[in-house]
Amino acid sequence: MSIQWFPGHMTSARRKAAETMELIDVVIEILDARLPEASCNPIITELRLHRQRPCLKILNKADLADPAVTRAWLDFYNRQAGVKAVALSCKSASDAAKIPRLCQPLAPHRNSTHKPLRMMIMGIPNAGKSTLMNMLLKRRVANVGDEPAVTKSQQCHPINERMTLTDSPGLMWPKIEHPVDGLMLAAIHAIGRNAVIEEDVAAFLANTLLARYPALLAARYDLDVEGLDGVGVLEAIAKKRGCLLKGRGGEPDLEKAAMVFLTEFRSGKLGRISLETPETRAAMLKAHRGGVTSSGNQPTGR
Ligand SMILES: Nc1nc2c(ncn2[C@@H]2O[C@H](COP(=O)(O)OP(=O)(O)O)[C@@H](O)[C@H]2O)c(=O)[nH]1
Ligand SMILES: [Mg+2]
Repeated sequence: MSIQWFPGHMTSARRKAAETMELIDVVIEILDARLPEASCNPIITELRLHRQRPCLKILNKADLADPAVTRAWLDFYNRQAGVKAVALSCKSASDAAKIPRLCQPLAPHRNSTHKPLRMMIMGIPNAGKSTLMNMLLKRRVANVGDEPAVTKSQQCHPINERMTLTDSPGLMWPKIEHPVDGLMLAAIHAIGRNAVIEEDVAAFLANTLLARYPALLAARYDLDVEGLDGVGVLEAIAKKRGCLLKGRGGEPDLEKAAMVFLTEFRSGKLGRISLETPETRAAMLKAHRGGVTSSGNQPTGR
């Protein structure tokens, strides 16, 4: 079953973002560096292209992503018209401080007290919007949370007399076209908990890591990954961590193991991992276009 998550408040958030788009000069779009394209909301792209607004794409949480893959993504985005891309960690004050300087050249005519540079932060839930907002304003204006959809309203704040910053709530889109995108988004916790089955997400993540980062998986859980599949990895984690179902003769508690695994991945305990690369993305899209999905097989995205 594919994952979909577009709670009611996001319909009004989309409408409000469309209105605000008219009144700003540059979109600061926060992506997750571990899955930049899967975390790139097509609604945000549509809204900004409709108003022809340039975009600073921030590959945030770069501290958690595979640096070589992040470099490939920066090349990918920096070739796009009207786009500047940068990889950083919004949790770092010095990284966040670079952002206004990177936005300015995207709208050079907006650089005075009469015509301040008006920026809007956009992105999917849990991408780091509030963290960045607080860093740039050097005070706590937005609640930071590791649960998606903490920010619900939209506010404009002056940074200095030549720049303003507007926050916006996390926005998803009504239909996630590729099932693998839904799984990747759930893996990084961009999707509300009630819309996902954690065990499926964890098995997907384990399969991805078996294919791309088997050594990190083996090292973290002291596993021999040879011959294991995703569910096999969860069973092994359950045994190693003592996640066993009570009164069932020591059967592994896969749900509990899934939570352990997802939590450790999300906090970077397994190491620096990227879930997609420009190549895996292109291959996934090609397979999708070639009708692999219509024959019943899901693209693996790897
Ligand atoms: N490792 C890491 N965590 C981050 C970074 N930026 C934000 N976070 C964490 O991601 C979670 C979501 O951040 P938040 O700013 O509330 O996201 P929002 O939903 O987009 O407003 C919080 O736990 C933050 O501490 C980053 O650059 N690196
Ligand atoms: Mg927020």
